[in-house]
Amino acid sequence: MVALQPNPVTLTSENPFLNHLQSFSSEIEGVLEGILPPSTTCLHQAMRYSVLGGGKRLRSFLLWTSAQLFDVAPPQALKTAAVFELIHSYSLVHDDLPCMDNADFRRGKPSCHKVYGEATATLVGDALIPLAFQTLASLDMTPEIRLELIEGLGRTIGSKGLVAGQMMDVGQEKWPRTYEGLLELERLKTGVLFEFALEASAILGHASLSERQALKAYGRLFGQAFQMSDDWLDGCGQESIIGKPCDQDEHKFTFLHLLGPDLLCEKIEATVSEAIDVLEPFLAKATPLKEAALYVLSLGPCLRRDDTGARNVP
Ligand code: GRG
Repeated sequence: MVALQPNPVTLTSENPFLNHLQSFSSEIEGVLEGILPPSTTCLHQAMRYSVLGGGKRLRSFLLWTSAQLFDVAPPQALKTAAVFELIHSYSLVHDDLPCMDNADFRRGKPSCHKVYGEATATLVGDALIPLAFQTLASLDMTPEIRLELIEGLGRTIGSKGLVAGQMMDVGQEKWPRTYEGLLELERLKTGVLFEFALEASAILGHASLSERQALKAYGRLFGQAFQMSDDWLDGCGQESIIGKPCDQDEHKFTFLHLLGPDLLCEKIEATVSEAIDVLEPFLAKATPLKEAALYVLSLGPCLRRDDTGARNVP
């Protein structure tokens, strides 16, 4: 296990991860601009509203960064990365609907249905999914690779993946209110998309089976730590810092409710540490991915430690 710093992991604008993420964001924005249809109809306008100009772009960044381990041709890696933003945006638009999580704001602006209405927001999601598959089908890669990506994405976001997680989350499917039950819900709702983003880079790059397994494990662990951190921020973060209202999950069964802030911090640290460990076979080439995992630690002030190494939980 890597030794985590006893002092705060500070990610300032000097930190390479944030710089890399920022320059990647403008690049992927340009690719998404080109993939999305121009705003000639109300539907297309709403699609562009939901996908462009916001979001951290983490899933696409991780794909892009891991594709560099295998020297994947940049245009193909970027196009595939954009697919994950289309799917992620669809899931957010649908999740915000009144029949789901009923959220009025997303990425610092009114959610899609607040601007365009529920019917259009539903159809925005419906239209983003086929656009994602169409984009994969149009990659300049072999038919085998395109088929593997298309099949994998279908599996990832379907009734045994993302949608299954959402069914559990909205209370339409029974699940045990235990740590393991919650891990499974979050794996489906958040982890599988991160996991397949990393696997997609391995598919594009003709990676060996062991490299592919390592990247999948990293994606799953990254997603888990990210979700746990999101739970922590919802209950213990500050609205002015995280840019969205807190306590939205107050009535939900979350990692924070189950473990409490201190134990949850330990779990996040251990998960990030494990994610970094699985990248060892890639040696120094995996440094950007390791920095991305450490970024999750910087999200919550719960993870700051004082000089004695004690965690500084407010
Ligand atoms: C509608 C099938 C369906 C699934 C929805 C993504 C999702 C499943 C729900 C969103 C609600 C939520 C809080 C999920 C936890 C994962 C998470 C923190 C998502 C937000 O991801 P970010 O922070 O978003 O990467 P940005 O805006 O930065 O792209």
